[in-house]
Amino acid sequence: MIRDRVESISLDEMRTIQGKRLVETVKHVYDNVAYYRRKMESIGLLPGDIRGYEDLHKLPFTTKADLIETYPYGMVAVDMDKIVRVHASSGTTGKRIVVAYTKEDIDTWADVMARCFARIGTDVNDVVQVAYGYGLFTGGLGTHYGAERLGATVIPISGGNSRRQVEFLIDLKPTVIACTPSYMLHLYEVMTEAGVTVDDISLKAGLFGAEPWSENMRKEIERLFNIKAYDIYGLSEITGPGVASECCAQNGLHINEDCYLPEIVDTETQQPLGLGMQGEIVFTTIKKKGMPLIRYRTKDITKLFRDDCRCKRTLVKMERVMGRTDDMLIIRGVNVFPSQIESVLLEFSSVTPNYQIVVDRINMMDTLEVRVEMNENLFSDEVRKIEMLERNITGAIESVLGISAKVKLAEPKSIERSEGKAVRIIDRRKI
Ligand code: DLL
Repeated sequence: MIRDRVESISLDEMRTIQGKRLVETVKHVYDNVAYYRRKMESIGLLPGDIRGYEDLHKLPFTTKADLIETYPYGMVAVDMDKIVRVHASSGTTGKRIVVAYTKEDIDTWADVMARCFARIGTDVNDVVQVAYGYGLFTGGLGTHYGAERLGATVIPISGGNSRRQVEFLIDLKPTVIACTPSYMLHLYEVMTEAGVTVDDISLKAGLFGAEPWSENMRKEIERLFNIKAYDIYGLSEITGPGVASECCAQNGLHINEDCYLPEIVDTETQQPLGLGMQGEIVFTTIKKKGMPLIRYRTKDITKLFRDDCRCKRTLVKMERVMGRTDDMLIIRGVNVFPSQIESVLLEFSSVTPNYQIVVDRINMMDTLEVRVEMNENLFSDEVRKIEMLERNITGAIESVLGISAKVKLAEPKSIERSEGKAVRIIDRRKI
């Protein structure tokens, strides 16, 4: 499979497919999920009122709170003997949620993930090192099934054990790696410590996601490893990785919109926004059977757009996700995402992409501190130089983002590394 036909059809044809699948999905949840039936009845909506794509906005939203309320199986739309797999969110930022898949759902997921790999040029000759965690997290198994479906060779190493990751990079010669962007940077440190250089490995591309990352971070990974770094997006509730991903153009992520119907809504008014407008991305799963979700509010901030893509795919695109509304900092009235701070930090060559943002409230005022590790060269330099750099970064954050922050340069390797999603924000206000 080089490209699935559905990825390059006309908009009219896509809308017909989406409309048909939407109608089927709405009927399926109305008939089989009491929670959805009640939700629809409470606003006087019957499945017959949804006749096609244009009726999407009539449907009620689904939120994480709904999934918590119906935990664990209240949203399951088939008999439990049809469910072959469950995954669960880590629950680190709140209550755990569970998602359930039928055999057909796992199949569709493998297909969309295979498309994502094909989009970056992966084929049967490639060896893919899957360094996302395997288990309840969808990253490992999701990418695994996709690479295997494509016919590539999979190394299911999972996350962590970085020394072994490096050993495999050298010995098993993977050509593609899949992990979080922050873990990729950590692997570079481990490689360097072990005296390994990029000439000793065979990577040519990476499929990075599961956390927000900036364009500057992409450049840094591409420079350090001499590879192409591609963005992949997804969330457990909708399926896992493979909801959207970049192609060779590296300009926006093509959404697999024949399976996941996207919309952008205003976070405040919940009104749908047009192409090119920034807001929260909302998905309706239109092919899932086990646990379909209607207008699921992701809390992820981005824009939708269409362009004449070099890869000839016509699938709608989303911009790289700026961050989650949960992680948005409001500093004296200015909204900022950690990824924007990351982008400014990476303009400075004497600091590393390892940073943490500490938010606190002192005398009723929110304070923002940005801790960023300096590189070894700067660390051994004079204090005066370090202080000057702190001032320069403070100035850049203020002029680019319009907020004042206290910048603290930290010693190399002093900020904790993560094997999966990096922890960027420490919010002391909640304690
Ligand atoms: O992170 C699925 C995944 C695995 C995606 C591997 C890509 C690669 P969850 O653990 O449910 O699922 O977390 C989903 O992570 O709502 C976003 O806030 C964030 N996220 C995922 N991919 C990206 C990305 C997986 N490429 C949540 N850029 C989502 C920015 C991302 N944020």
